[in-house]
Amino acid sequence: MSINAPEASGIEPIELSPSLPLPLYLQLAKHLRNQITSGKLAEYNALPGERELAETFGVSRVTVRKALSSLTAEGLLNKRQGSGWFINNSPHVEQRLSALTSFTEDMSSRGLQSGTVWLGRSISHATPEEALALNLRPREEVVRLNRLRLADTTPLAIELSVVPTKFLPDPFAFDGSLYQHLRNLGHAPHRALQRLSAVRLIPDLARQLELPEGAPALYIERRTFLENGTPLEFVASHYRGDAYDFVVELTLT
Ligand code: 16G
Repeated sequence: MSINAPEASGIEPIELSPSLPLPLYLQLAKHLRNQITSGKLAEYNALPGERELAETFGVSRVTVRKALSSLTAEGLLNKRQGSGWFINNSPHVEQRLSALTSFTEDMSSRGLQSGTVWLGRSISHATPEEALALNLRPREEVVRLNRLRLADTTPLAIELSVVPTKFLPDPFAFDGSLYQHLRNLGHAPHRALQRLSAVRLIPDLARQLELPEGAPALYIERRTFLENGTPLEFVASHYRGDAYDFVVELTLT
């Protein structure tokens, strides 16, 4: 990839003040965050060098590095050894937690093309945990679908979906949307229970999501039910922490 960075002077200058209660590196991080999230640097894929930034803002390189590291932890930048700091332009997706939608629908409602890389699909016996989640007899047959989900060409999530074979007899009968396929088979997903937690990616998952090892991610378990309350799907997924916002509406009861 070619490096396309603005001159440091192209980044709006501000005066950082040591007399403010906010440490200098956080003042700088705040300013750069505004510049990135307001789209002012949208035409660039990289930031100017650390030395240039230090000169422009009249601070030390240590302060610049601390500011850039904190923006990296927020997912706004990536650091590449030897090449500098890159602006993270991967798609950022907001998903309402109150609506039951599929990945394909989530992407198309944002004008993104959903893509799937199959990591595995098979039929086997449910594990005790899956049998419990899906209300199955021990060792009843399930389909296991392991998919890397893409928004356009960017990997966003890895999903391992488990569906009883009584609802999905053939794991090779579809390639696109699982939910659309289940609807076509007369087993429409109707309701879901979801649990989210923050995790760090283990090396295998990080490699598949093209992120550094230990990068933050959301681990999501979903149980989806048919209209009559029968469990249809048990999914364990890892979503990139830097690309997904889950939004919840709260009302006064
Ligand atoms: C979403 C669901 C997942 C479901 C998939 C179906 C979450 C956390 N997960 O990704 O449970 O299997 O949609 O998508 O929202 P598809 O119909 O595009 O295959």
